[in-house]
Amino acid sequence: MSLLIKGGTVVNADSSQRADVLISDGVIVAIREDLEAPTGAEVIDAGGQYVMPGGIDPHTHMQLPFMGTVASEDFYTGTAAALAGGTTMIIDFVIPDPEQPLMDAYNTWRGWSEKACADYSFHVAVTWWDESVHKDMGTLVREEGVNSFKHFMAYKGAIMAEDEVLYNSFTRAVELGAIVTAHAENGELVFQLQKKLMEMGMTGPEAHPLSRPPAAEGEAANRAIRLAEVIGVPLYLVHVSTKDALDEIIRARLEGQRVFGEALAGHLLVDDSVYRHPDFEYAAAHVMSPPFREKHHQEALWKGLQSGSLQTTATDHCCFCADQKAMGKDDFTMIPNGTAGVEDRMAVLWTHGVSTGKLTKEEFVAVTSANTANIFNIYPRKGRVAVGADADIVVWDPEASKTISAKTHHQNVDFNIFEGMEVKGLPSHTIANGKLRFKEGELMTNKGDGRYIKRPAFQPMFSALDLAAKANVPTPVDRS
Ligand code: URQ
Ligand code: ZN
Ligand code: ZN
Repeated sequence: MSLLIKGGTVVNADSSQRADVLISDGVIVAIREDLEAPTGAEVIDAGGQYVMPGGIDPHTHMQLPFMGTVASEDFYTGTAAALAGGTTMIIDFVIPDPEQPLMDAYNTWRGWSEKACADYSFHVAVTWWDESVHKDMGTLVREEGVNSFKHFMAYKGAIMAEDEVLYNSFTRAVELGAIVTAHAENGELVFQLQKKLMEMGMTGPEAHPLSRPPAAEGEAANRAIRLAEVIGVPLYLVHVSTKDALDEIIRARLEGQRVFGEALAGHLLVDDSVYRHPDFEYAAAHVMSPPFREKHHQEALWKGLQSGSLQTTATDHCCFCADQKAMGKDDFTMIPNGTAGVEDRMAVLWTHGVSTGKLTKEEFVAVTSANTANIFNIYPRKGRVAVGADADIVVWDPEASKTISAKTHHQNVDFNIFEGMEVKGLPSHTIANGKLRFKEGELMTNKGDGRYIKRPAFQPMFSALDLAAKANVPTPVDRS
């Protein structure tokens, strides 16, 4: 089965060129001008369009059991919506309950994800510790191709990892050649502020951001960074939402520490005024953690992407419908945390990033695909239009436009945080594993077409860490 993409401009994170792209059996086999279509090949006219690596969303939670309910998007509908937006791979999360064996949780999530229609992988959360966790982390890295472990520093009483768990897990991860990721909010501080606000009678969604001030994120980001520094493990901070956390990342990176940061499309474009909306349903639909912030934090995050201090963009796609959000009608701490975005990330980033001159089209590829592939060690199989790479490609029409709405999106949720936003720049075709899956507004997906993608340990940066560790070993001073 061959597919030829003709007349487009290939855009990678480091360069662009006018070239045709020939695909055969799921792999890119030729990239050059004036390629001829083999007999029987399907031909896509990409004239005036960009041919880019399919987006990789490093942060989704399809059908996540959370806060007494289950996210409304499952692995099939969620990966279909991703394809409709030009994203061809997701990295989701296995989140064991405390005391639940990691391998049990991993096998449960692998079962759920079999229906995916685009490629997927998993970060595995370490939510507790004993010798079995130490052992299961080894199995996950060596046999299952997991090379990243997640830590929730928030959600006290549920999945929050205290410092002892962080220390043990970070130490085990670096031994295995895996990187650690963290949801950085001080869970104790959030818990106490939630209690105080409820006691003061502030029970509505307007209290949500008040219970999670920027300082709660800045402190936890610094704590995770400092632990990672001493233990010597590369650290990836998910959904960086504040200048407070970004400043900690910049300080560490200037010292040469391997720290990476992720920005959510939502945090780049939605501000905290949404929580003061008089309608409960509207305000509650925006409850996610960390919360949407004041505008100056958004400006800092954009500068973080432009300067390379933040490397990736994601969505934290974790959907709850109005009836689920209503669980917190009288107590904002009971509103299931999460919002959607997997379908809209690339269009909103193009419209507000590339079209405004904040990002070049090459930087767009870097922050929507290539950098994630690099950090999680699947580059250039993923994240690059290159001969030999997986044929995960989005044909991007910079002139196409639409108005985002829950009425028309493919996401299985009744709200869209970008409702009413005009976007210009959309996928005309999305190709996943060499097959055309989205064409001019139509999805052509099948349950099970997605593949589980193993991610090798010991990403190249680990060799630098070894050398650095050797160089820093304190040598006994000869005082004879
Ligand atoms: O914290 C997360 O990343 C998960 C539980 C999704 N919910 C959210 O509010 N971000
Ligand atoms: Zn989180
Ligand atoms: Zn998340």
